[in-house]
Amino acid sequence: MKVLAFISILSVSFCSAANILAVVPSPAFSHQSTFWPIWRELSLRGHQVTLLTTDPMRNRSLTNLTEHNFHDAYKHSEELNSLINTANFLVLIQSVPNYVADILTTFFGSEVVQDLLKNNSTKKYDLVIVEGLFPEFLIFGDVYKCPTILIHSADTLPSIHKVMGNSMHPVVYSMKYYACRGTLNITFLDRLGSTLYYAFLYVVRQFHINPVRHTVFKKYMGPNAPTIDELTGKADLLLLNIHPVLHGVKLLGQNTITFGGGVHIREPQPLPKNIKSFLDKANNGVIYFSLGSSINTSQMDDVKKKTIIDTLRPLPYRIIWKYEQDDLSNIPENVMIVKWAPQQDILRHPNVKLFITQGGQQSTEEAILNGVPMLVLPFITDQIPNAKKIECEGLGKYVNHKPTLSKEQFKSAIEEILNNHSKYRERVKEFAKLLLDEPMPGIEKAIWWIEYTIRHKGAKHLRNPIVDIPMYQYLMLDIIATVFAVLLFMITILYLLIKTIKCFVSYIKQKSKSDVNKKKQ
Ligand SMILES: *[C@@H]1O[C@H](CO)[C@@H](O)[C@H](O)[C@H]1NC(C)=O
Ligand SMILES: *[C@@H]1O[C@H](CO)[C@@H](O)[C@H](O)[C@H]1NC(C)=O
Ligand SMILES: *[C@@H]1O[C@H](CO)[C@@H](O)[C@H](O)[C@H]1NC(C)=O
Ligand SMILES: *[C@@H]1O[C@H](CO)[C@@H](O)[C@H](O)[C@H]1NC(C)=O
Ligand SMILES: *[C@@H]1O[C@H](CO)[C@@H](O)[C@H](O)[C@H]1NC(C)=O
Ligand SMILES: *[C@@H]1O[C@H](CO)[C@@H](O)[C@H](O)[C@H]1NC(C)=O
Ligand SMILES: CC(=O)N[C@H]1CO[C@H](CO)[C@@H](O)[C@@H]1O
Repeated sequence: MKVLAFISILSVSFCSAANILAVVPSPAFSHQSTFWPIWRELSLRGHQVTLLTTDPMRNRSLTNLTEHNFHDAYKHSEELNSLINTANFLVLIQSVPNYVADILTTFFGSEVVQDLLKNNSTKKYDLVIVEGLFPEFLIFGDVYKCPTILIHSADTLPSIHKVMGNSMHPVVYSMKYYACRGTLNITFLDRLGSTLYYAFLYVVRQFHINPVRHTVFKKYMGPNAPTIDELTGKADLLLLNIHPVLHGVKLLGQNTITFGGGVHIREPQPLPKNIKSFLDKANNGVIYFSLGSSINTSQMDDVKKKTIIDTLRPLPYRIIWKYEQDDLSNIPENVMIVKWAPQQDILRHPNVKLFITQGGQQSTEEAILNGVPMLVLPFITDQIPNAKKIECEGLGKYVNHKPTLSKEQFKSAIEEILNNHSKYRERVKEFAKLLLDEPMPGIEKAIWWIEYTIRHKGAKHLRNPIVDIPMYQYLMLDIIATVFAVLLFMITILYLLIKTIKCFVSYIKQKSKSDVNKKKQ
């Protein structure tokens, strides 16, 4: 039996070694590290993987993986990062076009990319994989005449969902709320807000961001370079690191594959000695506090820092705080400051009772899979819907800290979770089971679909025909109009007919009356 099963797995999943080109331009650690297991696994399976990345793995034992380092691109995020903590959404949006243009220039201006663009007579690629935020690199699909896949470390942009043919309903798929336990309970104002937000994003993208990035693209690819939407429309598959239990159920076409649920989780590693002994000796438990890799807690303003220190000081728990600078004074005795934290291994420690987090996707998954409730202080993008989702599913609390962090709210959220700890932990564990109960682990699913695309030289047969249908046809406006017109016509005819018959009948009656009268006379 076992042998048979093995053979059938082999025959289904066999895929001869291919040359794969992968481009992940975002200078953001979490965007990059999410995909590491995928590049590793593909190369171990014998594929030759060429990766353009800002964070190479530098693992010499992966001999089939060639990494081109674009770490320089991080310098473009400095301005955006400095704004994240203070500026509002509108200010952030203003700096996005230049940010994207700078990253495109760094990549397209590099020798590696220029080489790859010209190398198509000597070199062959069987598949190109591109990070969803930069569809420009799908141009390699044209250059190497091979299938392409878009991949995203979280949910993708509405514009990409639209081009792939996925449902984009602004009420059901609000970017500010994920459905909670299968229901979406939002007010009229929420729905209006979500619809306006979609419209706003569309306008920003179409008139603010795309013209700038297309100018850069044309500079390198000539005046007839395809637009972003044209390139996106050529992608064979969209791979998303999301999971319906975590991000809400969505109506996705068959060319969109979700593989979320902790792909980036790695094998446990021993903790550094000082952290381990701090955790081991915490009899009352530990709070772990980190805002992830793209936000530094040291960036928060001094008032916020003081509120946090004052709140943490009297707590009977030990606290590990990831803080990147040396400028903190008056550090409470129960607090251990670390500049870098092996987060997954800390969260695995049984004494960790609470994770104070920005609510990024990777952090959220790590906490859930290790049974740790969360207190979320969200900053940007998906952190806010994640925070709301975590609260409504009973996995933790959401504390809004913009523009200021209320000490009372912060303190009572910590107490609420820690006083009812077993209840929260139980709920988190149930949730983890839902995330993990899948026909195959996310990483295997992603690899299976990548090799599927190689085996069949594309996946255009899964293309959702909905994208070819104009909006009026999709909404069936022409059909509804026709049916109404016919109905109206029939009703009018019927009305006229009845009226005529009535007239006729009354005429007859009148006539017979007058006839009778005439006879009487
Ligand atoms: C590299 O690929 C070859 C096949 O092309 C495979 O036999 C080998 O195991 C791979 N080696 C590593 C270290 O991934
Ligand atoms: C490098 O990759 C190999 C194969 O996956 C793995 O066993 C090893 O732990 C990795 N080394 C590091 C330093 O991550
Ligand atoms: C371009 O092709 C040549 C010859 O095959 C090869 O030596 C070089 O590494 C290639 N460049 C890139 C960026 O792949
Ligand atoms: C090489 O790429 C160019 C576009 O940059 C394309 O026009 C040409 O057909 C490609 N050649 C081959 C052999 O694929
Ligand atoms: C919907 O939300 C309102 C207020 O947020 C709450 O009172 C109500 O119980 C919720 N209904 C459901 C079905 O969850
Ligand atoms: C966070 O701090 C580290 C260490 O000081 C620094 O290298 C990094 O650039 C900072 N990141 C951000 C987003 O400011
Ligand atoms: C969610 C939950 O059960 N919260 C409870 C936590 O504990 C306090 C009292 O200790 C209750 O008032 C909350 O209802």
